[in-house]
Amino acid sequence: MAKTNSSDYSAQQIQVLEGLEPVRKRPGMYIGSTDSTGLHESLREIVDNAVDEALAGFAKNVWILLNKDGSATVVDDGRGIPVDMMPGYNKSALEMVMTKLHAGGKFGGSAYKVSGGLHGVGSSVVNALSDWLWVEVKRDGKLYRQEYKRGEAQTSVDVVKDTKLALEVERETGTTVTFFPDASIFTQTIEFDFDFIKKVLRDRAYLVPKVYFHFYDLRGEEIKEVNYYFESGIKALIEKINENKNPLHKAIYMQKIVGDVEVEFSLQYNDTYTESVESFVNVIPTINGGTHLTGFRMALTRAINDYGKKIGAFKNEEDSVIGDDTREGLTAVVYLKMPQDRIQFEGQTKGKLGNSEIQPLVQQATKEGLQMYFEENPADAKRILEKVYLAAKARLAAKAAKEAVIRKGALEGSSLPGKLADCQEKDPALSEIYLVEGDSAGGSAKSGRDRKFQAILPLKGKILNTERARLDKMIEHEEVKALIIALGAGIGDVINMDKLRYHRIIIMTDADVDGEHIETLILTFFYRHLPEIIRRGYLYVAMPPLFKLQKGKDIRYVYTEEERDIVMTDMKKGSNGNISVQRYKGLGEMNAEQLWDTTMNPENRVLKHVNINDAEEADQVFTMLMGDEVPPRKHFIQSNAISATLDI
Ligand code: 2B7
Repeated sequence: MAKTNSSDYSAQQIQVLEGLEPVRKRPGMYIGSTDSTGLHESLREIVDNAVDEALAGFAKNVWILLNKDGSATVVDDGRGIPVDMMPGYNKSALEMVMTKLHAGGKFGGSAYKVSGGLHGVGSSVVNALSDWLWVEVKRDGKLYRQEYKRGEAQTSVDVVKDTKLALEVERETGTTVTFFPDASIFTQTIEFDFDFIKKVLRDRAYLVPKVYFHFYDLRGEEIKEVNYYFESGIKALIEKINENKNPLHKAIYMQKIVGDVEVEFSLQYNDTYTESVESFVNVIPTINGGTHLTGFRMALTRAINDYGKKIGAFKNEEDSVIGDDTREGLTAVVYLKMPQDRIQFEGQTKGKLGNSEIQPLVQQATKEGLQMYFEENPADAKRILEKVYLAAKARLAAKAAKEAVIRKGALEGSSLPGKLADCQEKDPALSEIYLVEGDSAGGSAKSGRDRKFQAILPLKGKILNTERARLDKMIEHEEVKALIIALGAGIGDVINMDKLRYHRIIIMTDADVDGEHIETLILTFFYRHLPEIIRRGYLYVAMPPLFKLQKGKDIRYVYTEEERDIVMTDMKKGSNGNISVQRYKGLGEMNAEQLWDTTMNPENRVLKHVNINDAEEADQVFTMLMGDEVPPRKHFIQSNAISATLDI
């Protein structure tokens, strides 16, 4: 039998050879799950095979079709899976690929999910889990087709005249796979989700530049079509992430090949203080980083320090920056490509690269790349240096301020801030503290509270609000010092949660733009300086009502405009009479009794529990609010104010 050059991978590389029964018996082991995620994983698997053919340099296009009958099609314009006979097996390479499971534990079992694609062998898994599937191969000027049911061949590899493909695509060679998921396997759903797939394809397109992705949804009345193509891959991703920010320089992109490992990274600083760093190994996101990211970070710090010293900007030892300083405003992607079978993933969710040999490799590649970049682009390098140096100075200033606060706390011993109206209870688990915006609301809260277990600390919004200062500077404010001392747990490196005096910390601000702003500030403060309080679930936001509805003795408080309308209709149905509607513009408009009834009495009040994600979001909003660009800031405040009144 003729053996073409292009199929010389055959015998050694496909070390087959097991039937597909185990896949149907324990689908979850091979595809991760049999819910909607697993369903989409099977499509991703086929797409990744086409992507592999593109990465190998042969395919330029990948088409993905969601067909009217519920099946999905993937097409590539690569070489086409070889159809010649495999010596010793009496089967074509195509049939082997589609009906045999790659043996050897590496690809089977739970390792599968994290290996991110079976590297070609996933096709047979998808075949096994499909009610039906057909493959067409265009090769040597011929069109070949084979059909399967639940993984078993129903036809031989036939030369056919016409394609079954619903949409003609232009190409001389390539592979087409169409499959209909088996509903007895994917019991939750066999319906493909356009938006989800769109996102998956977008991410793939960023990581696999110069490949055209064409995605069609043929199921509805109107055909939906999305196309993705990125010339510069992860550099485009960086530019996308920084789209609405102020970058300090053009995005840096580097690629290095060391042996059989390829490192790519792209980075760009913007003028914010938040960090956005993503890392990938062979298109798999490593959400917990790993050795590639560690190598990158170390190299970044070193390259900046070296360059700073070299140009004489960092004169003495104290001038050098540490890793944390390089993070503020950093947007970066680290993308490692290495042989699939050497990858070691670690950690609970397998989101971390463990290969120790990778760290020095990435570190050196990054360091060399950055050094070269800094030499060639001194203006950009200077801007980066300034940004990082500022962060270092702020770190030192914050440390000094923290120490001052700690000293002050220690000096005053047990003396609590004068503005604090403390509670009688001494057990933190039973004690609450309300952080109240403004002195007048603070006054009402003080007289309305249950002093047995509720403490009140009024905070002047303005002080926090007016200064467009770095958060580190907040610590120097009397208000914030008072807060830290009232809480009792300290700040910075010396936090002692055993000393925390309240296990319920409740932020109470007006339901208007200013209130929202102050809430954001306080949340951000906790997020950056006392995150443990959030992690332990001690932080809350009080939800004062927006309206008071009254008809005679019937008084009700509602929290949104919708609720107002519903409750009013309800009240009308009762007896006749006028309903008075009072809108609370601020906490100050409520008297002590009303404040207790609506917002402080544990029996009636509505508290929003703050989790770390809320706080992180607040941190991002804060960054935006403090940013220099006025228009987006204004827009954000307005749009957020709307959602604030609706959000309970
Ligand atoms: C590792 C194995 C199983 N394969 C090939 C060649 C090309 C090729 C494929 C593919 C998904 C949907 C359209 C190699 C890879 C099998 O061996 S799989 N293209 N595309 C694909 O699955 N797309 C190949 C060497 C020479 N000629 C062709």
